[in-house]
Amino acid sequence: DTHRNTYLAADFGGGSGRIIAGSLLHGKLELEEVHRFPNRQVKLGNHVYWDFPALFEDMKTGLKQAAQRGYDVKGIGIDTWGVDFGLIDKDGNLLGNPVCYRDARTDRMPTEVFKFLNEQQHYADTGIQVMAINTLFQLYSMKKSKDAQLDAAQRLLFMPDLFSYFLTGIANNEYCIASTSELLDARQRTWSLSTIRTLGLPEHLFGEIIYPGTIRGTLKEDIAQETGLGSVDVIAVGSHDTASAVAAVPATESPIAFLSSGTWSLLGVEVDEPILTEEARLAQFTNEGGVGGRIRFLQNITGLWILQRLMSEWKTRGEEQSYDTLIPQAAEATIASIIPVDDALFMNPVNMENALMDYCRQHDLPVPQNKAEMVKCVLQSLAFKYKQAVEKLNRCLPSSIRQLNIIGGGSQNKLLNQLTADTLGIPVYAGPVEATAIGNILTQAMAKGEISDLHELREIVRHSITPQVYHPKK
Ligand code: LFR
Repeated sequence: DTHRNTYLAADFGGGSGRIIAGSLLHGKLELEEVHRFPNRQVKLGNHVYWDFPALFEDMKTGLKQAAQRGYDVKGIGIDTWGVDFGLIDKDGNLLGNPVCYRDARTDRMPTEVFKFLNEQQHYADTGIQVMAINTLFQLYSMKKSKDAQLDAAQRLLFMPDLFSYFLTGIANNEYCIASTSELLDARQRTWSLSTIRTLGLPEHLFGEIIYPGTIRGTLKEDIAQETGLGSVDVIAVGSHDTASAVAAVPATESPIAFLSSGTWSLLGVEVDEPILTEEARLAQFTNEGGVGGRIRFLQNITGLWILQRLMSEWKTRGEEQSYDTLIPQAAEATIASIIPVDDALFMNPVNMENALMDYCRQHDLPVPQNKAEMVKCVLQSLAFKYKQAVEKLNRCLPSSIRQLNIIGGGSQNKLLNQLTADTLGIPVYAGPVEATAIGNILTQAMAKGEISDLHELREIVRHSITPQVYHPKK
């Protein structure tokens, strides 16, 4: 058996977490899912939280299983969804469970914050699309409500930083995830102290920024023993899931245009320097940090969330549907209605099906009569939103994008891929499904010198998977 370095990706999404093992063999990446576990939003009292202690335990279970399978583990990389964080006190303890970005505490916070910050100048500094979920607004809501945790906090750690901290004992902030906070200077790629000071946020919370491809720390003695992994490095990857996914786009065109499709749809291009123009701000585009010093110039769009919620409501009602039967039915269905997927109505309604029906009724749109029509309505509304986003994107670029690479779990949705190609009028390349894990693992291989740069990384992705092409039908 050839000796192979194995890297473990701990990938946390809104609905589930996974430990995936990956290794390179003759320039090809091989992946194995070691462990998968649910991630739940927990409503407790007045807030919605993530269950961090449970997630940490589940991660360790996966690490243990990887050790038991006998891999020669050379690194662990952690990626998660954006913007959320935990606060650490002077003794290194976690101050409360991280609050979920769908919590209502940030409602109206953008209005409050822009009493103190000039919106144009703020965009020119941070380059981030204003969304109430962003860390900046979460922190400001804590400040406004005189949250005791904020006073006691010594350090702010974004979710990947937090997992890494409890694995290694070392507290640092990875650049890509930190960029989702709306508190970084987009050009300098470090904290925007002027923003932090203007808002009166405690400066000591914001720590050393480290970049993908560097070592975060080494497993603590007790964790090394408990998992059986020994002293393994925890490696900084594009620790925002979207950053890892974009690193794994198997394309060569310039700029690379991507749609990272999952609970959210992140649509944009990869560029070398942030685009901080007034046009970009008004188009609601964001400049997030990428692997290899790149910038992800993208728009954050509500993605398959609406459909995921519908599916889970049907399951709860005992009317479980499988994507395999429902998507072909939806392909046959005709319904004219287009809903604004980004409307606050669909952010976290008590009941998604009612939210959808009510919206159609109240806006004199045909009301979907069955599940297939609901699904069709949601997917064509997404494709419509993508079209608007691409039009705005093209206006910010020297020339229009000519193809779109859809990556992530949502790239398995054949109907959405085809509707997207049809609506945009350009070819769509779908895959890899596992873009986030691939980007995570290959960035670790880069840190360990097995891969030289992002260019070679993408070459390996192209050797490892073949995207499916969808040509526009009309
Ligand atoms: C996708 C994602 C998006 C981010 C959203 C909320 O999983 O990371 O990029 O905007 O979750 O954090």
